Amino acid sequence: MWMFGEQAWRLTRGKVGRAHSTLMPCSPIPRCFVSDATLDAQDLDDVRYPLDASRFPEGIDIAIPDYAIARGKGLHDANMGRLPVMEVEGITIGNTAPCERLVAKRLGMQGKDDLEAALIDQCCENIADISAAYQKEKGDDAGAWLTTKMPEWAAKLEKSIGANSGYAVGEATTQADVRVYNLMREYFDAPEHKTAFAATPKLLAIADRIAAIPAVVAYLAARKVTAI
Ligand SMILES: N[C@@H](CCC(=O)N[C@@H](CS)C(=O)NCC(=O)O)C(=O)O
Repeated sequence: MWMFGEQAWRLTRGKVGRAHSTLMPCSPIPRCFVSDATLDAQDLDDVRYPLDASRFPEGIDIAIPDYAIARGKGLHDANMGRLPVMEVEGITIGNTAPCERLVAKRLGMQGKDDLEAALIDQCCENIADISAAYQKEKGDDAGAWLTTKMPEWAAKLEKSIGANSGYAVGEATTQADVRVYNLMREYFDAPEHKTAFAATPKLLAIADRIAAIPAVVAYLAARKVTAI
């Protein structure tokens, strides 16, 4: 399993290196990405840089000094000096999406063929666009955006998965289902956010199913504390 940042991934085989992230969640970033296998942390080196949010006004290097040191050593070059990066079999991969895709592929969570893989990508990109719209448009009143705009996005997202039900794509759990879960239960995680998805039963069912996977429950119970 690799964990990096907010993510937990169960690999079917192989030892992997380490993942460097921070206690600060990236956006958008799945906080939980697991198969329904038993969690096993032996292949994981989950590196998180301690963060002092109160020192952000002094700059990121002051708020997260270990990140500044690692970046100075070139550890974050693959993500253009940013977080997160993931080392796999001696190769460093930067940027969240390709890391997710690689792990999903190795876990068999990228669909049964290239068409399903494209639909999974479609769902993930649609969700990324929703999170980006939220960050761009919310201004000082996130609550208003969630009440007015989020239900519209949720309805469109539900429509985008077409006739599928139970799974966002195909007939098995994929990266897309985890992304749906993440959007609804981790990204928008306050109780009042639930109303934004009140009229999207298919999305709700997907999120509920992922949340009930024993490995997800175990991971969330043991997850490292997030600073902000
Ligand atoms: N699309 C990139 C975004 C990377 C990014 O902006 N990371 C932020 C944290 S979420 C970061 O490293 N900020 C600190 C910096 O740029 O020095 C990804 O998903 O990896």
